[in-house]
Amino acid sequence: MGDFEKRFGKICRDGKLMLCAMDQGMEHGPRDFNETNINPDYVFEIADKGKFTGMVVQKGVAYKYDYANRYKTPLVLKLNGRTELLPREDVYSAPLATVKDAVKLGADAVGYTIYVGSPREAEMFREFAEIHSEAMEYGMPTIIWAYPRGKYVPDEKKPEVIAYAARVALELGADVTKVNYTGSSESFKTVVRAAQKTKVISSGGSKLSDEQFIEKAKEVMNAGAAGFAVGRNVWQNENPLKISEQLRKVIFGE
Ligand code: FBP
Repeated sequence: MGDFEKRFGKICRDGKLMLCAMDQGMEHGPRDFNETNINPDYVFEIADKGKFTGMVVQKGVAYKYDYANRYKTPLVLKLNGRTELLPREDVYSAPLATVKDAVKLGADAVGYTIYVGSPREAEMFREFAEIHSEAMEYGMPTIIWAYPRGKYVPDEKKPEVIAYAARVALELGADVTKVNYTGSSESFKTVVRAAQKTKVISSGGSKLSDEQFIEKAKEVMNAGAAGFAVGRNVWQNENPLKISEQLRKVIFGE
């Protein structure tokens, strides 16, 4: 068992991660949901049955749904957040929970968004640095959502800036970084290379056809990434368990 598995045993399998994300209620609002998937219990069932290695939610949802006592997929508690109602130029994700809260809620890892290049980057750096110190005390793994964004970032999809953000996640001490896909396996390799010992996982992004999503997953894994944190492409899918199984095959070769 490698170093990473020892620390990350609960939220990875064979060194890979397949996380289900449902923090979009905060980040995008209810526009992402329909009558069925607006209910967190619906998504939690998918994570359990779809054999995800972690379920990402905000503190309020973990608390109100008594998540850790009711579901088996390990909890990844998102510790900061923002709404899309505020201007993007000086984008900032506010701290909303602590590592201690995560421990109380039964989490096995914590997640933190940093908008690299935002005018408020320094605040997010400082806040994550505190989270990281607390996480080291508890032996809690950390995942940085590393998103280049804000008025100094003209193109947040540019592979070079995504690679820069992934490298920042290593410099800040994250065990895993979640980034947006760069659009090709070749360019995503540069992101994985920049992050070195920090494992890179890709976000799912907005809903694609099954074929397009699985193709994207293959490209991500071929670049040497460690998996995915996916939301909409799973729980907005008409057959979430089928797409989860297909994704599992790509990530774990199961
Ligand atoms: P998806 O797979 O649905 O894209 O979710 C991934 C995620 O990172 C969520 O955790 C988060 O809510 C959202 O994307 C942020 O998206 P945006 O790029 O619009 O800020």
